Amino acid sequence: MTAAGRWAGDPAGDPAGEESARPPRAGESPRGTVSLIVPARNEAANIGWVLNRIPDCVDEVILVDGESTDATLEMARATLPSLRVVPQQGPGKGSALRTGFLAAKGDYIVMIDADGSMSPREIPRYIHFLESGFDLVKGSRFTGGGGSLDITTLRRMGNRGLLALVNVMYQSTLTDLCYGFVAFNRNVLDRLDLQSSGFEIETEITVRALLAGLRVAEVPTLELPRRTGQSNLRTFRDGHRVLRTLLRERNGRPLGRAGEADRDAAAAPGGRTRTAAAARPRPGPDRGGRTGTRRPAARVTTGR
Ligand SMILES: Nc1nc2c(ncn2[C@@H]2O[C@H](COP(=O)(O)OP(=O)(O)OP(=O)(O)O)[C@@H](O)[C@H]2O)c(=O)[nH]1
Ligand SMILES: [Mg+2]
Repeated sequence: MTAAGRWAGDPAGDPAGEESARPPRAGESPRGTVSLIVPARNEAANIGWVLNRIPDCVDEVILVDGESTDATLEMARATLPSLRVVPQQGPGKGSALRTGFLAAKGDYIVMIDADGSMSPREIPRYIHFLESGFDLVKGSRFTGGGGSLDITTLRRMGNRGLLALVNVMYQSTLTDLCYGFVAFNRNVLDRLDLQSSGFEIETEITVRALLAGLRVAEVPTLELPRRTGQSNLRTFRDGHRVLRTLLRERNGRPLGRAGEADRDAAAAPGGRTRTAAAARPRPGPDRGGRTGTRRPAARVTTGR
């Protein structure tokens, strides 16, 4: 991880802010600080693998513990002494992530699973696109360069059906939905106004980003098999929760501050048009097409 001094608002490599219009080149430190949130419930056998692979661009790692009854915390602290551990507030992965998001201090927040199915070594790719002007970057297993060595036929079909629904509902062109390797700019957290407690939080993040007209990119990711241990996901129960989340969003979610802002924008003359225009990535040398040899392309989508 990079030096703690980066918290002081003195972005490495650009103290005078002279190069602020340029996204960092491969291998350079990001200008923003990065918090990595790892929800973990009984992942003692896997957490060491994950924490041993944290790239230098990450400034803090927060493990949100779901009342693990195995040696998850001991293994995690032994592997990464600088780790922050916070207990989750409420049940489920969604509650754990929301707890972690509130505890995060970084400019960028990345969420990753603790079971070894996602490689932290992909994180710089996500940060690159955040630094290039996107608000939210989500991993996709089903775009060019991505893949899954784990997904079952049933889960693939469920993901595909729910994804199709999202793409129709929001006129988006996403290629993956139920996947939890996501990074976003911390300043969009209020606008996402997350409320989910279970696995459906991944869908809630995506849908609310689209509704808010955020600049969303997909980057290819490789899903590995969980290294060992038991899945916490129940395909039918959690698929049903995802579907309920989609329908709730469609029918008008309970309004929080962000919801009111979204509704106001939609009600204003040309509101959605204005939102869609705002959703375009900021100008820059790298706007999501192929970004150079061996760097995977990002797909760009926006809300209506
Ligand atoms: N803190 C916390 N973490 C959780 C909870 N439920 C799941 N997790 C973590 O969330 C991540 C994803 O859960 P998994 O059980 O791997 O779900 P999955 O990836 O859909 O299932 P597999 O493909 O079988 O791995 C893992 O790091 C879990 O340890 C929870 O209630 N609290
Ligand atoms: Mg998993």
